[in-house]
Amino acid sequence: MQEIGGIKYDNIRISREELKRRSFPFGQLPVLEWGGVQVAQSMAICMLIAREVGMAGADPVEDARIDMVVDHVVDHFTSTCTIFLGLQAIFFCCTLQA
Ligand SMILES: N[C@@H](CCC(=O)N[C@@H](CS)C(=O)NCC(=O)O)C(=O)O
Repeated sequence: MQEIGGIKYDNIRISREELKRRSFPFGQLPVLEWGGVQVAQSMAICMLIAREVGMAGADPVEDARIDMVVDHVVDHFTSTCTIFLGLQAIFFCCTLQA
């Protein structure tokens, strides 16, 4: 979204060990540092940037319709990950038994 909005940014990647050492909201990534404030949760980050670059809704109803689609996509992504991880676990168990 920063690319689309023409916002300059640094994409800083850290190790799992560094994640544990440092202090982030909810102890998770991604985190956007914006004006000295840490913002976590990817969809909250997207909505902040969308507002900053003029891609958010024109009014609260349009915002809600955007959130509606975003939440729907997140639901599908979450269930796909669950199925994929479940299949991996079944494969792992079958491999162990073979
Ligand atoms: N709901 C959060 C999920 C964030 C999340 O699951 N982050 C993972 C990396 S993709 C993480 O930081 N895991 C490390 C941990 O939980 O210890 C979001 O959308 O940003």
